[in-house]
Amino acid sequence: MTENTNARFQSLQTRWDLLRCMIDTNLSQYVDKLSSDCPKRLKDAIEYSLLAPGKRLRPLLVMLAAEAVGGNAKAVVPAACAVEMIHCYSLIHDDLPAMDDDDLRRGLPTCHKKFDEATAILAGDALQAMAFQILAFEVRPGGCAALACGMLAGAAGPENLVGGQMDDLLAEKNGGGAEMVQAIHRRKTGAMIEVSVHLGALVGSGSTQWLDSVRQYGESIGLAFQIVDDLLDVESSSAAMGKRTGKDQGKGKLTYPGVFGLDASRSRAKELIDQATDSISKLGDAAQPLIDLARFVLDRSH
Ligand code: GRG
Repeated sequence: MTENTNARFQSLQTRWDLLRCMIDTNLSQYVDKLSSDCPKRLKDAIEYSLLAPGKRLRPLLVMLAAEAVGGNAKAVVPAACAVEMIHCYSLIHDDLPAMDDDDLRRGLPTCHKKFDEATAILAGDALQAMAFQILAFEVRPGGCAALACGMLAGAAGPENLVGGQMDDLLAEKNGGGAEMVQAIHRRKTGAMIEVSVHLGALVGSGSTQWLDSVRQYGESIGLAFQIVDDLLDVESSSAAMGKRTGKDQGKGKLTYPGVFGLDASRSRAKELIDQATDSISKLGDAAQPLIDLARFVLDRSH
């Protein structure tokens, strides 16, 4: 790593820490604001999972994309929180015994282990509704809010996150090849990453001028993120990842390294990160943090 790249990584890390604090404060306020009609046990479960120490990658993408198109990161905090809520719901449900049956998430017992299955299902359901309520009430103008709700629903819905998860579970039994693994990764993981930058650019600028470049960036890093996740499952430890590793092969999961091998997977991830950088470079200096973040996606260790 050159001195220059090192300095840029440091500066991204500092910015990330700052924005993560802002996001966590806001997430916490959304939970605090729930009235006494929300049962305490449900509120506790929502708070437990939502404020657990995740990377907040998707909210960061929303905020950096807003800045890349000349907008203000603070103005998109509600949209960034909405995306994190959907992500968090998907993790809670993914960890349930009926799905991946995991005990550890973000270094802590999973929601259903800490509370119980019914509470975990309801906490996920609640987070999903809260996300759309925030977008509908806090994004302005109203037309932009409607578009944002539609975009997030599309990414979280049956053709993306939920559909990708369904095929991921089916592939454990039925197997699949190159086309299927890419289709699963694009929908299960990529769509939420893509919509994060897409929402940041839309809500941050109120215009559609840069949407396509930003969307292409999101699409490329979204697939790269999941390929690296597959590689980390093979190569990293539970302690570093804060979740169980080495589980994909045992469960018969359809993974990128499983289909293409480790070396080809690493090369493909690098190629996608280069593509992401190309898509966003035309936005100039304001897009540098997104370029640095793309490198982080490739080099991350957790
Ligand atoms: C249950 C509808 C539904 C979908 C579940 C999110 C998901 C789909 C499955 C999670 C399992 C998994 C390993 C997904 C691949 C990559 C991924 C989304 C990892 C978790 O995201 P990070 O690393 O997590 O950003 P943190 O905890 O840092 O937010």
